[in-house]
Amino acid sequence: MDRDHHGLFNVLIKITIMAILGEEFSMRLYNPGRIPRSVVPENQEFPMLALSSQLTPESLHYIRNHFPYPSFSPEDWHLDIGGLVRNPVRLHYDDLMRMSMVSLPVTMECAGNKRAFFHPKVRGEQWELGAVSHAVWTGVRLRDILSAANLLSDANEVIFEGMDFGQRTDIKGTFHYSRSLPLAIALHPDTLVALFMNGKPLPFKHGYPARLIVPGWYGMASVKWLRRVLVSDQPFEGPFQKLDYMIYQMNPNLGRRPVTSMKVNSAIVQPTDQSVLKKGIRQVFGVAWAGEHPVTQIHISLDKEHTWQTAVWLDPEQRYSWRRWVWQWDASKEGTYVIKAKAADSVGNTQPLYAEWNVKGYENNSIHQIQVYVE
Ligand SMILES: Nc1nc2c(c(=O)[nH]1)N[C@H]1C(S)=C(S)[C@@H](COP(=O)(O)O)O[C@H]1N2
Ligand SMILES: [Mo]
Repeated sequence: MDRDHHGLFNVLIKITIMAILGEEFSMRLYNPGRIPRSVVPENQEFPMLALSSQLTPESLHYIRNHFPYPSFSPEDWHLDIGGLVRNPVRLHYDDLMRMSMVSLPVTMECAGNKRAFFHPKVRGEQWELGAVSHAVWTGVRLRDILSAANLLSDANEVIFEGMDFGQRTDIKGTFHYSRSLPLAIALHPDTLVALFMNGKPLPFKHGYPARLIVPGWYGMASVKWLRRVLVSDQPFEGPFQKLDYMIYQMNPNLGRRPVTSMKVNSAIVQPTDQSVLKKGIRQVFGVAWAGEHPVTQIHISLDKEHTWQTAVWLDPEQRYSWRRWVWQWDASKEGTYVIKAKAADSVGNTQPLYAEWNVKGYENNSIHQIQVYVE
């Protein structure tokens, strides 16, 4: 699309969204805030109902923490790269700022998003629809930092340590929030040490001075408040690697697997569940996203998945980016309707009617459904 068309397209999108959301949702009159799930550590959802722009404003991006915020003096901060490297490196903020940077729009989703919708209920933060948001992250490619440190040939995992720490309920000890990545993901050109969010220095709550961004992976991989990078030849055994972010079946003999890339998923934003609508042409509005592949299809069913209608995208196809969609519904007959939305990515992964239940309640990408009444 050329520039002019793009501008026109944006205006059309704006008009469509304003029409869908109604005047009370225009930013002038509606002043949304995050939805709190816990205070210490702070956990808050993006208010999905306030979705208007594709980009999530910093003030609404979901927040997920395992521990109280770390305290440190930013002037003393530095990032150490050690372990199986020929040349251990210490980088100060200014060193990172001088390196070449890239910007990537990334939809980040917590692995526990939609946990509240599992049956039977699962312990943990009761995230509904909003532990997912979309921001532009700018930073240094992790592989540039690793190549400056010169990896030894037996390197096969990279461990990232955050500055926040605390205790757990299941095992004794004090732990930092630490996670590892397989070497191939660490060296992927899209894996960033981010210094900026939506064009401004990282907000403290999102990991200032520097955080990892692993596009396409659930949020647990994107370690905030980075202070150490350790290259290793051993599988990392930290509790946020080996105990959490594992899919455990009800039957422990069935084994376990780690949580990695995001599954294709979607949400119906408007109308909301149990709405009463007036007969006529109605807009169903929502958003869909995926992990390592772009989300390419969004379908709506009103008849228990017998037939599917295609919704219209409001945002272009782009890897790592969620896309708003709208479906025009001729709601001319009174009645009770169940509306379901199902997305698919470019390689044909799609959403199940019921995602696989698991002990820790991760990866719930069940088809989202709402019930509405037309009168
Ligand atoms: N240091 C640190 N990094 C962390 C976490 C944390 O608790 N501590 N939580 C992780 C999880 S589970 C998610 S979903 C994302 C959330 O990032 P956000 O708070 O910027 O939205 O951060 C990840 N990085
Ligand atoms: Mo998360």
